Amino acid sequence: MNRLRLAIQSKGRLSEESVALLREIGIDIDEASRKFLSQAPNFPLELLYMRDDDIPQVVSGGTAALGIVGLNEVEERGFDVKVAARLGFGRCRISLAIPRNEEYTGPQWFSGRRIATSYPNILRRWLSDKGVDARIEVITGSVEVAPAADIADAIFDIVSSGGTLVSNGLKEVEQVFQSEAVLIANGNLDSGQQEVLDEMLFRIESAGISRRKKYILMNLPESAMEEAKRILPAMRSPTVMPLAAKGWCSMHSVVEEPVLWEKIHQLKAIGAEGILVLNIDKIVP
Ligand code: PRT
Ligand code: ZN
Repeated sequence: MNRLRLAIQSKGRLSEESVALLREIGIDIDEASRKFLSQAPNFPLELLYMRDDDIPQVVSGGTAALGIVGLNEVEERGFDVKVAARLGFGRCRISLAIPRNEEYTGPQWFSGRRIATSYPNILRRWLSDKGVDARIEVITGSVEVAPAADIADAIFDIVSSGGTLVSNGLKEVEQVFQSEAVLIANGNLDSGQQEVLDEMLFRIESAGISRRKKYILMNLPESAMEEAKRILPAMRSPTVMPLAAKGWCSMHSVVEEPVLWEKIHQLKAIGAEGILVLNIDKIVP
């Protein structure tokens, strides 16, 4: 297989989780030798560490075949790249926020006002979509202090917990763009490169599926088995094994994390005992 170059953020909010994801899908990364370029010893991948701002451009130009970056950067920079997978970490949104004591009257509030941001392109599209004529002040870094410093009347910036807005006396009034880390790819991979990407995507999908699921096992009166199968539909069907105690069996299945507690209560209600819930390392459908 061809060796592919993957650009990831060298220092910042996405770097730890980018490396953790690669490890989770079985690609070894030697952190000690984290430098500009490093080779994965057990997978045809070469890591290129850089600032996140530059990743869409190097992937679009082909210097790196792949990259891991926030969808916000992809959208803002506008370089031609393919989003190959959403990765589920680095979740945030880009929102409009105004001083807390202002009354928000809808998008027209921004008419004739100044908005500070590092994301002028995404903001310009939203304003034109809403038919609002506002002035965009492009600043990089510490956008949240712009209203207090009278550089702007409002800001358009990344929000995750909302804590930064609150501590700067601002309130979020429009959530414009939802973002998370994504795996991006150059649009012209050759078939050997595509094969490596496909193998990564296959592994990412298996890891993602397993993260959302738990392995559950319990003892069950045989009389409750049919009902239990209705509560826990497994990938094919649950595994059922007889127990030494007469009239009892052991049932194993896989359950989606968001409904785990609801299922546990239903199972207890039909007589399940000794319920164990385990993490799953990988699921290959
Ligand atoms: O040095 P380099 O250029 O590589 O890094 P950077 O400083 O440009 O980016 P970095 O590491 O801060 O963020 C990288 C990516 O993480 C972003 O492009 C987003 O996709 C994603 N991300 C997720 C975030 C946040 N959450 C986030 N909360 N990026 C920035 N923030 C900042 C935000 O700018 C604001 O200042 O955190 C503050 C708001 O956080 P809350 O929790 O107070 O709302
Ligand atoms: Zn950056």
